Amino acid sequence: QSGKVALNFTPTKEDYQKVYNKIVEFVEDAGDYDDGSYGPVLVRLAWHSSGTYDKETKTGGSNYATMRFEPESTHGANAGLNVARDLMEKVKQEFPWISYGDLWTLGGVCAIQEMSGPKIPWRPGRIDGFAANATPDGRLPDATQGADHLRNIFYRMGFNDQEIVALSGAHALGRCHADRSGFEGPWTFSPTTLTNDYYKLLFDEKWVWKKWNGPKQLEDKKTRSLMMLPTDYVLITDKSYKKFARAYADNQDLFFKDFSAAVSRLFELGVPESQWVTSEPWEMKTKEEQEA
Ligand code: DDH
Repeated sequence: QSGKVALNFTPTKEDYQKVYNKIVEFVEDAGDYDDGSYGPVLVRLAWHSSGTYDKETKTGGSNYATMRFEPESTHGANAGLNVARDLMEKVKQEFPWISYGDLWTLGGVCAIQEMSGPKIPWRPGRIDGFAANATPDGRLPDATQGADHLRNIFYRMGFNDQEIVALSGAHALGRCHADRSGFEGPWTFSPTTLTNDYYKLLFDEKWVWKKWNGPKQLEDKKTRSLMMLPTDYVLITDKSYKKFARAYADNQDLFFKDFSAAVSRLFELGVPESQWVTSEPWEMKTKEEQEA
């Protein structure tokens, strides 16, 4: 009963839907936090827990949820993600049978879907690992760098140029925090709704270097309230990336389709095939669909 994990309990899709629904409650109950939603920081947690994958050594990825441990929890790239981990811990208290890797990636799926994004096919099967399973610092992208760095980082995970551009569209959501990354500000005017505005703004606004004491970032000349990281801006200066960025700026449905496929695969990185409880990933229902 209380606080104990029943070992003979095999959770069904409905049980995971209950976890999803609990995450929705916490995401929405954000008060004055940022733009009134924990959604974006949950997406970032799911991504950073998955994006450490290296296809050559088959290390890293979402399987073991090693960001629970030091030193990975204190890696510079993960600054501020304690907010998301603490929130997910509250969900874990109510559903102790779920693994952290499944919980964190389901949190990302839930946040994207509830912020008007596409369905992200997802399945459970990740297991809790140990600090020894953690990967060294430096596997996540460095925002101050350029097109080659992005390729090195994302090719290592097994993604191509099109997928790099599609995944980067997540920056339609959330914002940078000076006390976390050093950068400051949101990418779009609607940081809690997933749209293709990130690509549209990249093309439509004039981007100039921000004059400040912080790290090099761009701001839109017109309102000076939006930002782009150097790594965001290369999506329209690199010829190969630009082609895909243009296509996503022109067609939100295409962006949603490619984003869904790439994120679904991102969240599965590092999980051995034998661990999945189902061969076909599931589509979890949104809150709205369940109320209909
Ligand atoms: Fe990101 N990201 N990201 N990002 N990211 C930041 C915030 C958010 C880079 C750097 C930063 C992806 C790719 C890249 C989200 C999702 C995704 C911040 C600011 C930096 C810096 C952190 C802070 O100060 O709070 C770089 C560099 C890359 C890259 O080179 C491609 C991807 C692939 C995703 C994804 O989800 C698929 C989200 C969401 C946020 C907003 C978090 C928040 O709290 O708000």
